[in-house]
Amino acid sequence: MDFPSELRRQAAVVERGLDQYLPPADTRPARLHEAMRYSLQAGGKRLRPVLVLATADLFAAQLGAALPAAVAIECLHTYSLIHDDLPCMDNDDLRRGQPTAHRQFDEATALLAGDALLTHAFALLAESYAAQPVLAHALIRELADAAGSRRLIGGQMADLLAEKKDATPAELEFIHLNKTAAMIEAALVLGGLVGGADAAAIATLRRAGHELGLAFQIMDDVLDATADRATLGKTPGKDAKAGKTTFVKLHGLATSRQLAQAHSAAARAAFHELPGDTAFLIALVDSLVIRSS
Ligand code: GRG
Repeated sequence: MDFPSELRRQAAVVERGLDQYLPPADTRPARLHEAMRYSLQAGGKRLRPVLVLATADLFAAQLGAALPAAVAIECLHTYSLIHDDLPCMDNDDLRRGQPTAHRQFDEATALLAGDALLTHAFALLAESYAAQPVLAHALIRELADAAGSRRLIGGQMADLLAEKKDATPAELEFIHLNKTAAMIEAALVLGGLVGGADAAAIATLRRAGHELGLAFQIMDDVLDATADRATLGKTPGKDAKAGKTTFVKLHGLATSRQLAQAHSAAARAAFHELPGDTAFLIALVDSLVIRSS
């Protein structure tokens, strides 16, 4: 398998899906729909939707069946980035190498574009899987749990609260498991659900997502401390400047890299337990570790 070209192929499928499943930019009110498309189509690695597609492939899902779920999770992820960048949160000017939504438009438009992307994610799942109500219910439940107050939003809240004090390793793990790993876990589970994975395989996908999520976040902290603005497409070193606790602050660069390796090895081991050809998913895990070394 040629990993870079397979990744490009899957990402291109996602780009077409985003265009296909989002309301056209001239939908009234055009400013809102332009802002939704602006943030969504600004780039991004498309990690979560590619994980949905690749996981569904493992279980031989019907061609195209996983695309609405892949688009839904990217809409949800993009909403979280737009809101995270707002002045009341991280107050950032740059995202995905472009001005953030509130800089390009204005704060109220950015807030509403985020709200609309969040809502659209669930509308898309409800509509696209309406002919399979049990599947539609499972997908909506999964994404709602991952994005809700106990996980993504809870992780973000804990992150904001931790700005005012030094987080303990346990608090940092709570933040990262929920702010980062929840959506990566959900991506794998959505793919498994579309592919008809059984309960044991779904549990394995959750474990893989947990490990991959932690590995991904540790590498994000390493990159934040070591990479430049052009490479990151966002402002580097912000967490350290804000006095936030990061893996790098708690453990140093070398140990953080080792921790990332250990979690990615655990993710790889979980993928090995799954049926089908897991070579692409395993290469994806490896590529995420390499991006920080
Ligand atoms: C506002 C509810 C709410 C949540 C915000 C996404 C998020 C939570 C905060 C952004 C800051 C951050 C470091 C989050 C951890 C997850 C993460 C590394 C997000 C960035 O994901 P990438 O690197 O981004 O996959 P692209 O742009 O490639 O999609």
